[in-house]
Amino acid sequence: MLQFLWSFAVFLLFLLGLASDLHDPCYDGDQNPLYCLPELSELASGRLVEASSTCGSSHPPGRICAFRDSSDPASKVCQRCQGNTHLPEYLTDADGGTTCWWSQPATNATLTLALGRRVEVLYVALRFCSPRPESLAIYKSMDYGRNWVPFQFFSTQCRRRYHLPPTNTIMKAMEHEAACIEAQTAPKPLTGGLVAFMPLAGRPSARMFEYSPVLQDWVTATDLRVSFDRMHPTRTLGLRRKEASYGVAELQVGGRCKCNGHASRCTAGKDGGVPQCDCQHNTAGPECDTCKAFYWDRPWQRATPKDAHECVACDCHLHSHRCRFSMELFELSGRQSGGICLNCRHHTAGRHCQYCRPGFKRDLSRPMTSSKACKACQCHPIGAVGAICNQTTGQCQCKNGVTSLTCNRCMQGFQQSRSAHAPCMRIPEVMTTTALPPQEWNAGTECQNHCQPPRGRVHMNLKNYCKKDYVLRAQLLAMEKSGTWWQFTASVLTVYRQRRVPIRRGEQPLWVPEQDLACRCLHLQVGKAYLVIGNDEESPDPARLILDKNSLALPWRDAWAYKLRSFQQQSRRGKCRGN
Ligand SMILES: [Ca+2]
Repeated sequence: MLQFLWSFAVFLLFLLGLASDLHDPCYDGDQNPLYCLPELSELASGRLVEASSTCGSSHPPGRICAFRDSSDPASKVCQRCQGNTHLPEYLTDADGGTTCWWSQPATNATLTLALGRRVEVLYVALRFCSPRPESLAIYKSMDYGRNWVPFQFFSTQCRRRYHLPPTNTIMKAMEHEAACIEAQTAPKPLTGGLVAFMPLAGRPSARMFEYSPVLQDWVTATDLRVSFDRMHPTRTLGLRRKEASYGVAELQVGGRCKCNGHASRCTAGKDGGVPQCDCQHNTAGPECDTCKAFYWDRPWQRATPKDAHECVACDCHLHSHRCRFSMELFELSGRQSGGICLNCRHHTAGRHCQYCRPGFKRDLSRPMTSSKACKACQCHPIGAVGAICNQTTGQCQCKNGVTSLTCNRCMQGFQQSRSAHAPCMRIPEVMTTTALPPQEWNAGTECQNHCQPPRGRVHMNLKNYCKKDYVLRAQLLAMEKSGTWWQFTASVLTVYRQRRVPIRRGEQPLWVPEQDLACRCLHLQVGKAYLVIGNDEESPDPARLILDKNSLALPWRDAWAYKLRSFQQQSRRGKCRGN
């Protein structure tokens, strides 16, 4: 029987090995996921078994007796246990039946085998060198030896030894419980007898094992223990009590790594130790019992022959590498999709990073998966209400009288005003009769009273310094027309007086009304550095740097630096408060 089991396992190994050479059985030829199992293997081989007692390990050494003929008690051969000749290593060695572990005579014994990980046990088999025990129990642990539960009892007296009736049929309600059987307990054969246990044999749901969580749990173990609880009466065996002990030639455990139908291989880990599932179907974990990161569009499930239940990647349009699962969304979607993308990049937003963030519009010339799918709205700071535009059209929300996609022009019949709240005012009826194009500044007539009266020389003393909201040195790097405004790129070099909304140093846009420049209220040249002095209350948008006819921009002179530093220090000491 043992030979048969082992041959069968080898045959299976051969078949599976052949199959895995062609392709991974976890996928079909078209790469569709399939239910798959690691190869069935003999899990005890080469592993150390812990024996509670071993003949020869104590003094004086005991005496063991074995039978040469499996049916003839007269063939008894006895010997004193010599040193290390009956060690538990012989239970799982390569020599099979020729080497035996023997317990100390006249005592019961246990054998404990740690399997190193959670496995599904398909059989446990023992081949005896001594007569088989009258009562034997197999226990399993699912938590690495902390708790033990009965797996199977063998006894000629089930009720008396284990308080269980002998089991003939296992009912469905009992299939997760140990049974007691009278088979495999006869003392004969006197040597070479077999005790084998198949946890699924005779259990009603075994045919539907893949769909039975109860049986999947039932066959799961991390450790096994065999307890030799009672010998047959020594008289019937022709032995003296002090000569009777348990002898076992082989302990075999057939099974496979528990990988939940998501791996066809279970191989030694990196350190060569505990075997690890080679998880497929985008699963991960020691038992392929969770989904890989980013494969959380639906919940993890054990594979079945009907459905591999592979983990599915979240759909984030290539804008995120992270997602989480939401059962609520999964249910709402009709159990289709429950992934929520996290940290959408490239200015995208949404569950699937499928639309643009506020302030950005969709560039329809590019696919949603492009890193440039979303472009900034570029709404005009004065002409638009806020910085948010329509996702698809890119239309900014314009103030009254303002038009264009970015709100940088006055509508027909409107002209630019000095107000930031109403940057375009309706042209009075009488004016519309003139032939003047509404958006062209006529320096001759428009500028007459436009600039403030020239101030003559600027006397920069502490009193004047304190009156200003901000004083800074900036270099102009570039200029660009933006509707009725000029947008300069300015590099702020030093801030001598800081305003309420702080101005940072470095490159930033600086806005100047077109008319203020056209009327020469300000003389500005790209490439030059200026001393810029301004007041907040005159600025239409205090968050921006705006220069207009009320501001001062003087070509920079190095001689001012020392004086301005000195004002700055005095202001810090509170000298401005008195002014
Ligand atoms: Ca052996």
